[in-house]
Formats: sequence, structure tokens, C-alpha cells
Amino acid sequence: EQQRRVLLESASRFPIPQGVKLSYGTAGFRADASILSSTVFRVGILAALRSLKTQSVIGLMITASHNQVSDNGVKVADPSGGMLTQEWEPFADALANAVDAEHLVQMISEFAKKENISFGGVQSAEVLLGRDTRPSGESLLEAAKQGISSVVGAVATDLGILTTPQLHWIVRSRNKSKKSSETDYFEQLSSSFRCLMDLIPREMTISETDELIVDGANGVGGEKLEELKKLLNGLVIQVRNSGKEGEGVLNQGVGADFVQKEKVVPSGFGQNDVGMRCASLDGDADRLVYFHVLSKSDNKIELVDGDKILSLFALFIKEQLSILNKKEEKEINDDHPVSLGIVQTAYANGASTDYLKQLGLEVVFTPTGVKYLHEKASEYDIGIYFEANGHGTILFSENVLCWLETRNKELASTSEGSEQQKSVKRLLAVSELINQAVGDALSGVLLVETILRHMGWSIQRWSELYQDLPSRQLKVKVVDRTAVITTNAETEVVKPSGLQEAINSETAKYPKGRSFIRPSGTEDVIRVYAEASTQEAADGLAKSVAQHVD
Ligand code: 16G
Ligand code: ZN
Repeated sequence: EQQRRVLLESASRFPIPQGVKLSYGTAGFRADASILSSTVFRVGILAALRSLKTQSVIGLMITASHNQVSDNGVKVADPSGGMLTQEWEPFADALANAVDAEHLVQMISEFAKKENISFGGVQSAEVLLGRDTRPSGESLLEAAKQGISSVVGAVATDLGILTTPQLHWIVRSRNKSKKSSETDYFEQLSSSFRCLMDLIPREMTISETDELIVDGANGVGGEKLEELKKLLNGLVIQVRNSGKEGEGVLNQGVGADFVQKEKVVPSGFGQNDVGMRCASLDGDADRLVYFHVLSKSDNKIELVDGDKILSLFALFIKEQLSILNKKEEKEINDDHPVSLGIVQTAYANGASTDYLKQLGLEVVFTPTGVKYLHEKASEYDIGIYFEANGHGTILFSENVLCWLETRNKELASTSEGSEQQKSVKRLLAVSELINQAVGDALSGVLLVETILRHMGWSIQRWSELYQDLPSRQLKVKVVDRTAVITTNAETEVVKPSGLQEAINSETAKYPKGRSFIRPSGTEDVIRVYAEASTQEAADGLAKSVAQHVD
């Protein structure tokens, strides 16, 4: 029929590259931009099918995050604004690798039958498109559009250049029939920020040195932060590496991934910034780390990573909940116990986990990858998740939001201006500020800034919450990374047999030693992580574990 003809005709314009096998990993498809047209075209089809299936708006983002500028990638946002359901990942792989148009069309029709998706009926589909600032984005966007429009009844809406979290936020808002434009996004962030600032307990004097300096990775985040900051009062932000002409190359010596891995100043920062509060975004602004420059003599920084952002958030949320608990003890303990859960991965510095547990918090672990952390965090009334690399957010359940709204109304009539009421308002504002779809560096920056003011803390004070254990990461190139199978949130090797025993006996040699290995989800390598009481020990442990992998 017509659908088949349209698909065949358009698919034949996008032949797949020879000799590459792509897989929809933790971050969608990613590769050198020059080989991605057919992949993006096919993901366009997939997104349209997903929209038909769910009868909701779907997002398609073209980005390769922190990768070099010549790479690009594509990923799909589900109706909730979260990652594409894992159930469809095998279909994504199959589509991307279908050898020719005939096979592709065959595959699509079989899948559509299995999923009960019908074409050309009254159903319609809409896919929202976003891309980062990569030059290759424009032509890949065109490929996505063609993929989408080759599904009868599907329309593509191009939203232009966006951060990844903006697109996820827009998809989520659209499907909840809420205000969902980019302007609405900025509006919601700045008004909830204002609300939190107004609730800061004491007068905090904002001195000259209180300026925040942000490294925008020469990507979309810097550009968007410039827009957002126009709407903010009481916070001075200086954006560097904003991607303007002459400022440098995307992700080259800049950005959250660089700063977190290398632990040195990003380019554009230096001796004049010693002691200043600095932050780094990644190339699509879904990761955030803070740092301050240590000494005038070299490029060393003190890194304040995702684990410490998590700790700051956890401390603040816990404080608000305990203020609520105080007066309402009976009510909360009997009827409304608010469960607060912290979700980390094995990469979380051991010192952060100890710190969080010592606060009395429930800490759980999942494998690496946002989809796992997000899912786990959503099981709590309030779930906070972060990867050490700076990706994370705070999720509020519908139940807890509803309860907070009710409390807010009650308190407005019984105890206006009380501490309890302020805490309720703060929690509600946090739920508006922090992106509920996915980790978002822009909303993260605003929340960190308000909490630091709330506490009256400098970045140095924040950084001293606990001291990171020295750690080392290595990667080992292997022929087949799938030969390594892990369990227990990637902390234990199941296969090859004997390897875990070897890791255990190496680890036992070091005080405070901890080490694990896992196959990367984005590269053909096995990653090795080690921490111990000194840097030399961590280096030594990582090295000896790596030798067992080889
Ligand atoms: C992807 C993941 C990130 C994870 C990283 C690990 C998403 C959106 N991103 O960037 O969460 O930390 O992969 O990479 O899930 P690796 O598997 O190569 O170590
Ligand atoms: Zn990213």
C-alpha cells in the first residue's frame, strides 16, 4: 500500500554506511557525524512509530553531548520526558542496522503488526526535534524530518537549537498539557528560583566576589544560560566558553566531562580565578560540576562533582522534611511518611556514600546510565540521583506533590509565615525548578546557588562536607567487551570466572581499597575504577586490576 511505497522510496535515499554496526547504547546512537544520516533517518521513523503507539508527543534530540565536535548522535525522549523505553532498544538496533530499504520496510511492518500500530488511520503522530550547536546538526535534522514524514500521518516540529534537558522538559510538559515552550521553560526556572531566593532565612550579603563563573563548554548550554540569566535577580553569572565566535571549539579542553576527568582548569580559566566559585556544563548541558581554582602556580582545581552536588541537595531536602516533621510528627509518621531515597552508581566516591549514610539517608545503587538511576529514584516520594560525572536530578512523586499542595493550603490558613509553611513552599519550588524529566545543568546551577545562599556557604565550605577518597579510572582496550558480565550494580564480575577473586585479592592489599570493572556502554573498552586511602595506592590498585583484565 501507500505507506510501504513511501517508506521504500525515502529509505533508498539513505543507504547505511559499510562495515559499521551501531547500537542504541545508554546515550542513544553516537558516532562520527559523517556516517550518521541513515541512522538519524531511521530513528526519525522509530520516533514517529513510538508517537503512534503511545498517542503522545515524542522527542528526538540530535547531540553527542561531551564528545568531540566531529561526532554527533541521536536519542529519543519518551512521553514522560524520560529515555526511550528499554523494550524498544532492540528494535532501534535492528532498524539502524537493516542492510537495505527492503529489509527496513519489512522490519517496520512486522514490528508495527506486533505492537498493534496502524498507519494512515485517524491516529496522528508528532515528533519534536531539537539539536545542539554541532555544525553537522543541520543536515542530520533534515534526515530526521524525512524519516518522520515517511510515516503516514506523522508530523515533525523543529524546535531548533536546544539543550537536551530542554527538549525532554518540553516533551514532558506537552504530554501533561502544561505550558511547554522554551519561553515557558525559562519562565518556570526563573520564577521558582525567585521563590527559593525569597525564602532564604537570613539576609545574605552578596559581595563582589559572589559572582559565579560558568564554563559553557562552547556549546548550547552557554548560549542558553546567557538567555536565562537575563531573567534572574540576585545572582551574577559570568559565562565563559559560551560558544561565540572566537571562543574556542566545543568540548575541546572545556566542559564538565573534561573538568571531571582531568581535574584541571578548563581553557578560559586561570590564575585570576583562584578561589572563585566556578561551574562547568557539558556539550548538551545535561551535566554539571563545580570547581574552584587552587593555587596560582599551576592549573590544579578542587573538583566539586556530582556526588557533592547530590550531598548538598540531600542535605537541603532532608532539612526541609525534618522541619515539616517536627510539628506534624504524628500526622507524618502515621499517615504520610515521606520516603527519601538517594541513588548512586559504583562510581560514587566512597566518602560520599559514607557521608550520606551517616546522615541517616537510604542510599541505593544501580548500574551506570541515566535510565537506571532515574527509574530507581522514581520509586520514592522524593528520589535524588546523581552520577559522579554530574548528571542527576530530584524526582517528586505525584503523591508527595499532592500532599505538599494540600499542606500548603492548610498552613496558609492556620499558620501563615511559619517555618513549616516555608519548608512546604521550598519543596514545591524545588519540584518546579529542578527538571523532572532528566538531569539538567541549568536548573542544577540555580538550585545549587540558592542552597549555598540558604546555608550561607562558600564553595570551599561546601567542598569540605567530606573529603573525596583518591581514585583512579583506567580503560583497557579489548576485542570483545561483552565477554565481561557484571552483577550487583556493576560491583561484581560474574564472567569470566575467577576474575572477581583476582580483583578481591588485589583490593585486600590496600587500606580503604575498592575496585570494580565494567564494560563501557559507549566505547569498546573495559573500564577500571579504583579508590584507596592515597593517590599512589589508588593508582597502584587500578593498574594491577587492569592487568588482570588484559
Ligand atoms: C552515557 C550516559 C551516562 C553514563 C555514561 C557512561 C545517559 C543519558 N548518559 O553518557 O549516564 O555515565 O554513558 O559511559 O544515560 P560509559 O558506559 O562509556 O562508561
Ligand atoms: Zn551530556
